[in-house]
Amino acid sequence: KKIVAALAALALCAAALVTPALAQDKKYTIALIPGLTTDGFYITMRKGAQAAADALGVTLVFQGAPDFNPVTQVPVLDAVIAKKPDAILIAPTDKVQLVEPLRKAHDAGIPVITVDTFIGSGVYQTGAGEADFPLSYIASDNVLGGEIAARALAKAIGDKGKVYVSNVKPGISTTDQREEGFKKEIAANHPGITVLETQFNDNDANKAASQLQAVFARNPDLVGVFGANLFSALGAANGVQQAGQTGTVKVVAFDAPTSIVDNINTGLVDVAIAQHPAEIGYFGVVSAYAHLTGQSIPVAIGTGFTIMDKANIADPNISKYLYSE
Ligand code: T6T
Repeated sequence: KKIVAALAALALCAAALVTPALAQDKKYTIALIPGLTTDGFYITMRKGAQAAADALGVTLVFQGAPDFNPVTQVPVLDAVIAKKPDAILIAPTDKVQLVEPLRKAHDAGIPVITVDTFIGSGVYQTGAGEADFPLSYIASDNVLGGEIAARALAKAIGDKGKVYVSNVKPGISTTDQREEGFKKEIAANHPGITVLETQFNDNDANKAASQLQAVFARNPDLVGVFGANLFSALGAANGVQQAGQTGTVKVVAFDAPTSIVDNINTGLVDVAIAQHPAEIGYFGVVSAYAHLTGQSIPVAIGTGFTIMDKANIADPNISKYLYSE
Protein backbone atom coordinates (compact mmCIF):
# COMPACT_ATOMS: atom_id res chain seq x y z
CA LYS A 1 0.00 0.00 0.00
CA LYS A 2 2.82 2.36 0.98
CA ILE A 3 4.59 1.70 -2.29
CA VAL A 4 1.40 2.41 -4.28
CA ALA A 5 0.88 5.71 -2.36
CA ALA A 6 4.49 6.71 -2.94
CA LEU A 7 4.18 5.98 -6.65
CA ALA A 8 0.97 7.99 -6.86
CA ALA A 9 2.67 10.93 -5.11
CA LEU A 10 5.59 10.65 -7.50
CA ALA A 11 3.22 10.65 -10.48
CA LEU A 12 1.56 13.82 -9.13
CA CYS A 13 4.95 15.54 -8.74
CA ALA A 14 5.91 14.50 -12.25
CA ALA A 15 2.61 15.86 -13.61
CA ALA A 16 3.19 19.15 -11.78
CA LEU A 17 6.63 19.39 -13.35
CA VAL A 18 5.41 18.52 -16.82
CA THR A 19 2.32 20.78 -16.99
CA PRO A 20 4.08 24.17 -17.19
CA ALA A 21 6.38 22.84 -19.87
CA LEU A 22 3.36 21.73 -21.90
CA ALA A 23 1.83 25.18 -21.56
CA GLN A 24 5.03 26.69 -22.96
CA ASP A 25 4.90 24.27 -25.86
CA LYS A 26 1.82 25.97 -27.29
CA LYS A 27 2.58 26.80 -30.89
CA TYR A 28 1.74 30.46 -31.50
CA THR A 29 0.81 31.90 -34.89
CA ILE A 30 1.84 35.50 -35.49
CA ALA A 31 0.68 37.35 -38.61
CA LEU A 32 2.81 40.03 -40.25
CA ILE A 33 0.92 42.37 -42.58
CA PRO A 34 3.36 44.59 -44.52
CA GLY A 35 2.62 47.93 -46.20
CA LEU A 36 2.91 46.03 -49.48
CA THR A 37 4.41 42.68 -50.46
CA THR A 38 6.67 43.71 -53.35
CA ASP A 39 9.01 46.08 -51.52
CA GLY A 40 12.54 45.16 -50.46
CA PHE A 41 11.96 46.95 -47.17
CA TYR A 42 9.13 44.60 -46.13
CA ILE A 43 10.78 41.56 -47.71
CA THR A 44 13.75 42.23 -45.43
CA MET A 45 11.46 42.82 -42.46
CA ARG A 46 9.89 39.41 -43.12
CA LYS A 47 13.33 37.76 -43.03
CA GLY A 48 14.04 39.22 -39.59
CA ALA A 49 10.59 38.20 -38.39
CA GLN A 50 11.13 34.66 -39.70
CA ALA A 51 14.49 34.42 -37.92
CA ALA A 52 12.82 35.25 -34.60
CA ALA A 53 9.89 32.93 -35.36
CA ASP A 54 12.30 30.05 -36.04
CA ALA A 55 14.21 30.74 -32.84
CA LEU A 56 11.02 30.78 -30.77
CA GLY A 57 9.13 27.96 -32.50
CA VAL A 58 6.43 30.36 -33.70
CA THR A 59 4.51 30.06 -36.99
CA LEU A 60 4.82 33.30 -38.98
CA VAL A 61 2.15 34.14 -41.53
CA PHE A 62 3.07 36.90 -44.03
CA GLN A 63 0.08 38.29 -45.85
CA GLY A 64 -0.22 41.63 -47.60
CA ALA A 65 -1.51 43.63 -50.55
CA PRO A 66 0.43 44.32 -53.76
CA ASP A 67 0.30 48.09 -53.29
CA PHE A 68 0.62 50.57 -50.41
CA ASN A 69 -3.02 51.48 -50.00
CA PRO A 70 -5.61 51.21 -47.19
CA VAL A 71 -8.23 50.16 -49.75
CA THR A 72 -6.30 46.96 -50.49
CA GLN A 73 -4.75 46.50 -47.04
CA VAL A 74 -8.02 46.48 -45.04
CA PRO A 75 -9.48 43.36 -46.79
CA VAL A 76 -6.18 41.56 -46.10
CA LEU A 77 -6.42 42.58 -42.44
CA ASP A 78 -10.05 41.37 -42.26
CA ALA A 79 -9.03 38.00 -43.73
CA VAL A 80 -6.19 37.70 -41.21
CA ILE A 81 -8.51 38.57 -38.27
CA ALA A 82 -10.97 35.87 -39.46
CA LYS A 83 -8.18 33.28 -39.12
CA LYS A 84 -7.68 34.32 -35.46
CA PRO A 85 -3.88 34.47 -35.19
CA ASP A 86 -2.43 34.83 -31.68
CA ALA A 87 -1.06 38.29 -32.53
CA ILE A 88 -0.92 40.73 -35.45
CA LEU A 89 2.11 42.77 -36.52
CA ILE A 90 1.10 45.36 -39.09
CA ALA A 91 2.51 48.34 -40.99
CA PRO A 92 -0.68 50.41 -41.25
CA THR A 93 -0.84 52.24 -44.59
CA ASP A 94 -2.69 55.25 -43.16
CA LYS A 95 -2.60 56.89 -39.70
CA VAL A 96 -6.38 57.39 -39.62
CA GLN A 97 -7.95 54.91 -42.02
CA LEU A 98 -6.54 51.83 -40.28
CA VAL A 99 -7.77 52.76 -36.78
CA GLU A 100 -11.25 51.23 -36.99
CA PRO A 101 -10.19 48.14 -38.99
CA LEU A 102 -7.49 47.44 -36.39
CA ARG A 103 -9.90 48.00 -33.52
CA LYS A 104 -11.78 44.93 -34.82
CA ALA A 105 -8.69 42.83 -34.14
CA HIS A 106 -8.30 44.38 -30.70
CA ASP A 107 -12.00 43.79 -29.90
CA ALA A 108 -11.58 40.16 -31.00
CA GLY A 109 -8.85 39.80 -28.37
CA ILE A 110 -5.98 39.71 -30.84
CA PRO A 111 -2.99 41.77 -29.62
CA VAL A 112 -1.86 44.36 -32.18
CA ILE A 113 1.70 45.70 -32.57
CA THR A 114 2.49 48.19 -35.34
CA VAL A 115 5.78 47.93 -37.18
CA ASP A 116 7.34 50.65 -39.37
CA THR A 117 4.21 52.86 -39.45
CA PHE A 118 1.76 53.81 -36.70
CA ILE A 119 -1.90 54.76 -36.22
CA GLY A 120 -3.11 57.85 -34.37
CA SER A 121 -0.21 59.68 -32.78
CA GLY A 122 1.93 56.55 -32.49
CA VAL A 123 2.00 56.90 -28.71
CA TYR A 124 0.20 53.81 -27.41
CA GLN A 125 -1.23 52.54 -24.11
CA THR A 126 -1.86 56.01 -22.72
CA GLY A 127 -5.58 55.62 -22.07
CA ALA A 128 -6.11 58.66 -24.27
CA GLY A 129 -7.48 58.97 -27.79
CA GLU A 130 -9.07 56.42 -30.07
CA ALA A 131 -5.92 54.79 -31.39
CA ASP A 132 -3.82 53.94 -28.32
CA PHE A 133 -4.77 50.24 -28.19
CA PRO A 134 -1.76 48.71 -29.99
CA LEU A 135 0.72 47.30 -27.49
CA SER A 136 3.89 48.60 -29.08
CA TYR A 137 5.34 50.58 -32.00
CA ILE A 138 8.58 49.22 -33.45
CA ALA A 139 10.25 51.41 -36.07
CA SER A 140 12.95 53.82 -37.18
CA ASP A 141 12.88 57.36 -35.79
CA ASN A 142 11.52 58.89 -38.96
CA VAL A 143 11.72 62.56 -37.89
CA LEU A 144 15.41 62.01 -37.17
CA GLY A 145 15.74 60.25 -40.53
CA GLY A 146 14.39 63.34 -42.28
CA GLU A 147 16.83 65.55 -40.38
CA ILE A 148 19.73 63.32 -41.39
CA ALA A 149 18.57 63.55 -45.02
CA ALA A 150 18.40 67.35 -44.81
CA ARG A 151 21.93 67.61 -43.44
CA ALA A 152 23.26 65.26 -46.11
CA LEU A 153 21.55 67.15 -48.94
CA ALA A 154 22.64 70.52 -47.53
CA LYS A 155 26.24 69.30 -47.50
CA ALA A 156 25.99 67.94 -51.05
CA ILE A 157 24.70 71.25 -52.48
CA GLY A 158 27.04 73.56 -50.55
CA ASP A 159 24.19 74.74 -48.31
CA LYS A 160 22.36 76.77 -50.94
CA GLY A 161 19.79 76.51 -53.71
CA LYS A 162 16.41 74.99 -54.51
CA VAL A 163 15.40 71.48 -53.46
CA TYR A 164 12.16 69.54 -53.00
CA VAL A 165 10.83 66.41 -51.32
CA SER A 166 9.63 63.51 -53.48
CA ASN A 167 7.06 61.83 -51.24
CA VAL A 168 4.39 59.10 -51.35
CA LYS A 169 1.10 60.62 -50.14
CA PRO A 170 -0.07 62.46 -47.04
CA GLY A 171 -1.35 60.36 -44.14
CA ILE A 172 1.46 57.79 -43.96
CA SER A 173 3.17 58.21 -40.59
CA THR A 174 6.70 57.38 -41.71
CA THR A 175 6.93 59.52 -44.82
CA ASP A 176 5.00 62.40 -43.19
CA GLN A 177 7.56 62.41 -40.38
CA ARG A 178 10.54 62.25 -42.76
CA GLU A 179 9.25 65.32 -44.59
CA GLU A 180 8.61 67.04 -41.26
CA GLY A 181 12.14 66.32 -40.01
CA PHE A 182 13.65 67.38 -43.34
CA LYS A 183 11.82 70.73 -43.41
CA LYS A 184 12.46 71.38 -39.72
CA GLU A 185 16.21 70.93 -40.13
CA ILE A 186 16.39 73.10 -43.27
CA ALA A 187 14.30 75.88 -41.66
CA ALA A 188 16.38 75.83 -38.47
CA ASN A 189 19.90 75.57 -39.83
CA HIS A 190 20.12 76.14 -43.59
CA PRO A 191 18.85 79.63 -44.52
CA GLY A 192 20.40 79.46 -48.00
CA ILE A 193 18.17 76.55 -49.05
CA THR A 194 14.67 76.96 -50.51
CA VAL A 195 12.35 73.97 -50.24
CA LEU A 196 9.89 73.88 -53.15
CA GLU A 197 6.46 72.26 -52.98
CA THR A 198 6.42 68.53 -52.18
CA GLN A 199 5.58 66.20 -55.07
CA PHE A 200 3.41 63.18 -54.16
CA ASN A 201 3.87 60.10 -56.34
CA ASP A 202 1.53 57.44 -54.83
CA ASN A 203 4.53 55.10 -54.37
CA ASP A 204 4.99 55.01 -58.15
CA ALA A 205 8.64 55.41 -59.19
CA ASN A 206 7.67 56.32 -62.78
CA LYS A 207 5.49 59.14 -61.50
CA ALA A 208 8.35 60.32 -59.26
CA ALA A 209 10.69 60.36 -62.30
CA SER A 210 8.25 62.43 -64.40
CA GLN A 211 7.71 64.81 -61.50
CA LEU A 212 11.47 65.37 -61.18
CA GLN A 213 11.63 66.36 -64.83
CA ALA A 214 8.61 68.65 -64.50
CA VAL A 215 10.04 70.38 -61.41
CA PHE A 216 13.39 70.76 -63.19
CA ALA A 217 11.66 72.21 -66.28
CA ARG A 218 9.98 74.83 -64.07
CA ASN A 219 13.14 75.40 -61.96
CA PRO A 220 16.30 74.95 -64.07
CA ASP A 221 18.26 76.07 -60.98
CA LEU A 222 17.06 73.00 -59.01
CA VAL A 223 20.05 71.54 -57.12
CA GLY A 224 18.67 68.71 -55.03
CA VAL A 225 15.91 66.27 -54.18
CA PHE A 226 15.13 64.15 -51.12
CA GLY A 227 13.39 60.88 -52.01
CA ALA A 228 11.44 60.06 -48.84
CA ASN A 229 11.10 56.31 -49.45
CA LEU A 230 12.40 53.58 -51.73
CA PHE A 231 10.15 54.25 -54.75
CA SER A 232 10.27 58.05 -54.37
CA ALA A 233 14.07 57.96 -54.26
CA LEU A 234 14.58 55.51 -57.13
CA GLY A 235 12.09 57.44 -59.24
CA ALA A 236 13.64 60.82 -58.47
CA ALA A 237 17.11 59.45 -59.26
CA ASN A 238 15.88 58.05 -62.59
CA GLY A 239 14.33 61.44 -63.33
CA VAL A 240 17.66 63.17 -62.67
CA GLN A 241 19.41 60.73 -65.00
CA GLN A 242 16.77 61.10 -67.74
CA ALA A 243 17.10 64.89 -67.48
CA GLY A 244 20.86 64.50 -67.98
CA GLN A 245 21.55 66.12 -64.60
CA THR A 246 23.53 63.37 -62.85
CA GLY A 247 25.84 65.04 -60.33
CA THR A 248 24.25 68.48 -60.89
CA VAL A 249 20.94 67.74 -59.20
CA LYS A 250 21.97 65.92 -56.01
CA VAL A 251 19.86 63.04 -54.68
CA VAL A 252 19.53 61.88 -51.08
CA ALA A 253 17.61 58.62 -50.85
CA PHE A 254 15.68 57.09 -48.00
CA ASP A 255 15.93 53.26 -48.05
CA ALA A 256 18.53 50.97 -49.55
CA PRO A 257 17.49 48.52 -52.29
CA THR A 258 20.44 46.71 -53.89
CA SER A 259 20.25 48.97 -56.96
CA ILE A 260 21.27 51.90 -54.76
CA VAL A 261 24.88 50.61 -54.84
CA ASP A 262 25.19 51.38 -58.56
CA ASN A 263 23.46 54.70 -58.10
CA ILE A 264 25.92 55.66 -55.37
CA ASN A 265 28.94 54.43 -57.30
CA THR A 266 27.97 56.35 -60.45
CA GLY A 267 27.37 59.52 -58.43
CA LEU A 268 23.63 59.64 -59.19
CA VAL A 269 22.79 59.28 -55.49
CA ASP A 270 24.96 61.04 -52.91
CA VAL A 271 23.68 59.43 -49.74
CA ALA A 272 21.26 56.60 -48.94
CA ILE A 273 19.74 56.26 -45.49
CA ALA A 274 19.18 52.55 -44.88
CA GLN A 275 16.66 51.54 -42.26
CA HIS A 276 17.05 48.25 -40.38
CA PRO A 277 13.85 46.44 -41.41
CA ALA A 278 15.12 42.98 -40.37
CA GLU A 279 15.60 44.37 -36.86
CA ILE A 280 12.02 45.72 -36.90
CA GLY A 281 10.66 42.30 -37.93
CA TYR A 282 12.79 40.40 -35.42
CA PHE A 283 11.80 42.55 -32.47
CA GLY A 284 8.19 42.56 -33.65
CA VAL A 285 7.98 38.78 -33.31
CA VAL A 286 9.98 38.72 -30.07
CA SER A 287 7.69 41.38 -28.56
CA ALA A 288 4.51 39.57 -29.59
CA TYR A 289 5.88 36.30 -28.18
CA ALA A 290 6.91 37.97 -24.94
CA HIS A 291 3.41 39.39 -24.54
CA LEU A 292 1.77 36.06 -25.35
CA THR A 293 3.88 34.29 -22.75
CA GLY A 294 3.05 36.74 -20.00
CA GLN A 295 5.91 39.22 -20.14
CA SER A 296 5.40 42.98 -20.29
CA ILE A 297 6.84 44.68 -23.35
CA PRO A 298 8.12 48.19 -24.20
CA VAL A 299 5.47 50.50 -25.64
CA ALA A 300 7.97 51.64 -28.28
CA ILE A 301 11.18 50.21 -29.70
CA GLY A 302 13.40 52.40 -31.88
CA THR A 303 15.61 50.78 -34.51
CA GLY A 304 18.64 52.26 -36.23
CA PHE A 305 19.91 53.63 -39.52
CA THR A 306 23.02 53.05 -41.60
CA ILE A 307 24.15 55.99 -43.72
CA MET A 308 25.60 54.84 -47.05
CA ASP A 309 27.77 56.85 -49.43
CA LYS A 310 30.57 56.35 -51.97
CA ALA A 311 33.22 56.22 -49.24
CA ASN A 312 31.70 53.32 -47.27
CA ILE A 313 29.40 51.35 -49.58
CA ALA A 314 32.02 48.68 -50.34
CA ASP A 315 32.48 47.91 -46.61
CA PRO A 316 30.65 44.65 -45.78
CA ASN A 317 29.68 46.07 -42.38
CA ILE A 318 27.75 48.74 -44.28
CA SER A 319 26.52 46.79 -47.30
CA LYS A 320 24.99 44.10 -45.06
CA TYR A 321 22.19 46.63 -44.45
CA LEU A 322 21.18 46.67 -48.13
CA TYR A 323 17.65 45.27 -48.44
CA SER A 324 16.85 41.78 -49.77
CA GLU A 325 15.00 41.41 -53.04
O1 T6T B 1 10.36 53.47 -46.46
C1 T6T B 1 9.74 52.23 -46.31
C2 T6T B 1 8.78 52.30 -45.14
O2 T6T B 1 9.47 52.71 -43.99
C3 T6T B 1 7.65 53.27 -45.45
O3 T6T B 1 6.71 53.25 -44.41
C4 T6T B 1 6.98 52.95 -46.77
O4 T6T B 1 7.95 52.85 -47.79
C5 T6T B 1 8.97 51.89 -47.58
O5 T6T B 1 8.40 50.63 -47.47
C6 T6T B 1 9.93 51.85 -48.78
O6 T6T B 1 9.25 51.61 -49.95
